[in-house]
Amino acid sequence: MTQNATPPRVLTIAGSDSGGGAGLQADLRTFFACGVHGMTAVTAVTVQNSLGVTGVSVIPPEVVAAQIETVADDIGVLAAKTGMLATAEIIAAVAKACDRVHIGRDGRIPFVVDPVAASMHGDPLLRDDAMSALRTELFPRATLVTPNLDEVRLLIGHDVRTHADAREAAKALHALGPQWALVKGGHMHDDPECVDVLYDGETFLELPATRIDTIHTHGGGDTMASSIASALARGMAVPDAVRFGKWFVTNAVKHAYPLGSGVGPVSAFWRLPDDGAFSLS
Ligand code: PXL
Repeated sequence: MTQNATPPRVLTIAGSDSGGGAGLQADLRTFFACGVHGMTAVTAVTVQNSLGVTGVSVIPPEVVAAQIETVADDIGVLAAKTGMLATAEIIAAVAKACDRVHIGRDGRIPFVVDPVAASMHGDPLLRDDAMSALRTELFPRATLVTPNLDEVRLLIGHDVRTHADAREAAKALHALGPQWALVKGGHMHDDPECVDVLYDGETFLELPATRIDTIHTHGGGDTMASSIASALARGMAVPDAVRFGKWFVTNAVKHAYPLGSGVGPVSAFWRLPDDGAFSLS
């Protein structure tokens, strides 16, 4: 009997995007392109296309927790990440479930917390009262937090305009308890280098990448956090995993494609051969 090796297994705790651009759909594509087995704890179903979100149906917190526990108990989780968490009740259930299955800094399974608050169209993906739950319940459990500049403002009130501001913000985020804080510079539109700042309480690492001129960046944050989680599941240290994630998402933005009449997604397809996919040999 053929017996293949089991690949590293990564869990995303995230919402569904019916348009397939962002959310758990982007996470699963990224996991596939990174050669890891992806698993999902679905938190919410969004009704969405390239023009925006027109509805959200939230999954009961105990169902979110049960998805986390059931895959961890049987399949095993080598790294986990969060995306859209929707409500404070879901965040509390995720924190408890992660503790039970040893996901998070004390349990030692790497845990990337991407504090998703809104879609790029500005549609809310997290209730207003849930931001403080994210700060107090998930940040102290995180191996790494990955806010963009809008999320930094919502989390700690810092208005980041310069690289020095980004370093200050990384310090303030790190003080909330994660092992590492990554302030993503993609939204600093006058910075041609999109510098991300990584901080572990001692050392700053600045990661530049040439800005790509496109409006199609839907799912970019999800793709970055998922590629980082994949690298962590493969045993990389956090700075190398973040370098990998930056490289992965930069290529995904380069290959972003138009979809519908609004904003298109970044593309994990850049890692696949683009010819011969349908040949039988
Ligand atoms: O890209 C952030 C994000 C995460 N999760 C879901 C989303 C979006 C953005 O639209 O829809 C479900």
